[in-house]
Amino acid sequence: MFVVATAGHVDHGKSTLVRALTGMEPDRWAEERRRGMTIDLGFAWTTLPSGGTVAFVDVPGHERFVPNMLAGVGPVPAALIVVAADEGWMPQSAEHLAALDALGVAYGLLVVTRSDLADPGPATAHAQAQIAATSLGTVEAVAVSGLTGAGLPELRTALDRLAARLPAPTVHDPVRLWVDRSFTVRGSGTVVTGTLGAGRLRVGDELELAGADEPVRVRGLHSLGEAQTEAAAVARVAVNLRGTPRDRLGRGDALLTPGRFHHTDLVDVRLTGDPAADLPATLTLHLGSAAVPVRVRPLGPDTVRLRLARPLPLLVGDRALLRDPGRHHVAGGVRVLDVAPPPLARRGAAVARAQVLAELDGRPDLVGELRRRRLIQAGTLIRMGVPVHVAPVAGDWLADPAHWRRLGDQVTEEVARYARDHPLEPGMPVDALRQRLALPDRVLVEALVRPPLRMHAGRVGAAGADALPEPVARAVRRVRAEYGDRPFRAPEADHLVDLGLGPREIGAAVRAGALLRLADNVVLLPDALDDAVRVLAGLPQPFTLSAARQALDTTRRVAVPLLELLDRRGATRRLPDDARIVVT
Ligand SMILES: Nc1nc2c(ncn2[C@@H]2O[C@H](COP(=O)(O)OP(=O)(O)OP(=O)(O)O)[C@@H](O)[C@H]2O)c(=O)[nH]1
Ligand SMILES: [Mg+2]
Repeated sequence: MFVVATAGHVDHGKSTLVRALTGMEPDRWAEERRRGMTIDLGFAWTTLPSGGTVAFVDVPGHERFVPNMLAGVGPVPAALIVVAADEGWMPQSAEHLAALDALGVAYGLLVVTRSDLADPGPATAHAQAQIAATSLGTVEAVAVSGLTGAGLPELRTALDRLAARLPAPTVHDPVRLWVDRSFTVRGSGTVVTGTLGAGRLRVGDELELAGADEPVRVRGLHSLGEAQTEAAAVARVAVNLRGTPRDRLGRGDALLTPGRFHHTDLVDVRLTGDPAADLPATLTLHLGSAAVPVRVRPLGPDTVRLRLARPLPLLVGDRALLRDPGRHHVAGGVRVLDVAPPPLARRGAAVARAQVLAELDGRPDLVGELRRRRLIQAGTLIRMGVPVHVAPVAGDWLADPAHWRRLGDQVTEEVARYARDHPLEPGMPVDALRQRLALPDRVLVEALVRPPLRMHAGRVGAAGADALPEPVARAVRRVRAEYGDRPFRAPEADHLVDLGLGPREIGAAVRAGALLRLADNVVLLPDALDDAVRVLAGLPQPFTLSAARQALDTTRRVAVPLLELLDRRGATRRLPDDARIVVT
């Protein structure tokens, strides 16, 4: 199926043409038929000579209903520009063409209707010249009469040729179905319709709806009046969302593949076409079927920041148009450059931002995004419309390679500085490092630690830093030199201080296993335990505390806690009479 929207001035014969081609009535409302004028969008379809199907979105031509017209053409990439032979090019011919141009519509046909009333030649020539200056370029022209049917066979074959030129739909892309109509069907509940431009919908699918806490579920699917279990782009679809109240959604809402779109109310865009120098400060942004008031902040010569009155699921590269509703005037097209732009708080930030935007063209650019954002989660970029084809550095995180190298260097520097400032600690706590580097996630710190640094017990230090800080190592060497040949004599408290072992140093040495703490201020070299067991095993068993003290050549100050430690470790056992035996 391919979908084409009509465009053109009021009364030029758009609906008559659609009716003549399809046999269906595009003017759905009694009021439209009574007034002989289209007010809202109409939908009809037919089979072409090739066997393919074309669906029409018929739009109103009256200037009052341009917002409805825009909701119809927004999601449709091809247009049938209708001009009456007897009236020729008129104001809404121009406004509709400007809208198509702003949206970047590149495929279309010119249909000169009412050619039974006047020679279609002049209207054709004039319209073709106008159209050639837009995104549509040179288009094929067909003269018809909706009344007599003249030219309709030629138009059908021209539609087939147009269909053949359209790019293949991207059925694997996520779904963003802009709702153009919503209504209630008795017994089924809420139904919405739209033009599925990309992706695939199936009955049972869960979809995201902006502002809804819960996903909505596709209960039923129709395309061109027939129930379907699945619909692939491009297609006109009617989606039954039983369980979703009718007032929850309407024209301008979008049904989305969950988690694949970023809802934003702040975008930086490039103005396309011939942007007016004095753009009003408030305009309406039309994108898809949505129309949202925006505040315009100029940045560069052709770039502006838009603050949307409500968030929309926008992607980098989206085309949209700005319109001045008061002046019935398409103010210009926009191309979305950035859907998550940085705040402009600092002085000079706007100027700097304009320079960045001058380099962007709305084509998703992974390398550029990484350079600008430095660190970002892959999912976040994908939701902005930037495909990701590089491996993450950690978890879901992507990094700009140069930034990542700088962070690696900073880790080395910060850890070295920390070691200087905290010589007794076995490395820098991971979280302190994360904060110093202002990293958003701990996994990034972990990924940045490379040899000779290593992570141990929640800290980052030089390999072996958890073994012994240098000042402590020096003190322990002195203990070993003085006490190596009398291993059960513990240095007195004041001598410990002389040796450079205050409470913090003792703590560090004990954590590192370089000293053995028996009690406060009672420390031995760690090999003393095994030595003690060997000496005690040589005594007649059981042995008393006093016998142990003499054999070990030490004092009660050491012997009492040492034996208690050996008891706890199961090397000795204390008997009811307080004598002990060595457990073999
Ligand atoms: N003679 C003649 N009259 C036509 C032809 N096409 C449309 N008309 C008449 O022109 C008037 C307007 O036709 P519509 O089809 O409603 O025009 P429209 O472009 O859909 O108008 P809007 O939807 O209001 O913008 C009607 O009275 C039609 O009968 C044609 O090819 N020949
Ligand atoms: Mg009409």
